[in-house]
Amino acid sequence: MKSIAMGLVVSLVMLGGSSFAAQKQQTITGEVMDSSCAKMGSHEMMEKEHGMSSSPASDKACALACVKAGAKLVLYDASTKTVYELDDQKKAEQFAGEKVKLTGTIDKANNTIHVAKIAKAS
Ligand SMILES: [Cu+2]
Repeated sequence: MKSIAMGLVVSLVMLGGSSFAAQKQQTITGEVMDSSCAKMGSHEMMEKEHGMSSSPASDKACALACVKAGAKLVLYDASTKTVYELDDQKKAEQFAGEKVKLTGTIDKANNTIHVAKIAKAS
């Protein structure tokens, strides 16, 4: 009985500690884009440069081609025209050029999202 009570105290302390440290997570809907296209708000210009037709189907290929050329994957929120940098490029890569719901914590100091989860937006 005593050990159960002790375990409860320990887990309560740990719970309190982690919620204190954790930032509030947010979910943002936007498009995973490369940083060079996000600056212009569209893939149109770069698709021309890559010799691709300008279509939604080309967006993924464009984003990946831009990343190969040195750009970074970002989240572009078209409704607010905000570009967020992403700390997890690997996770973002699977969703390049797609509309997503991204959950994570935003570091306002450098507009970077610490990615927790990315899911395809319907
Ligand atoms: Cu691009």
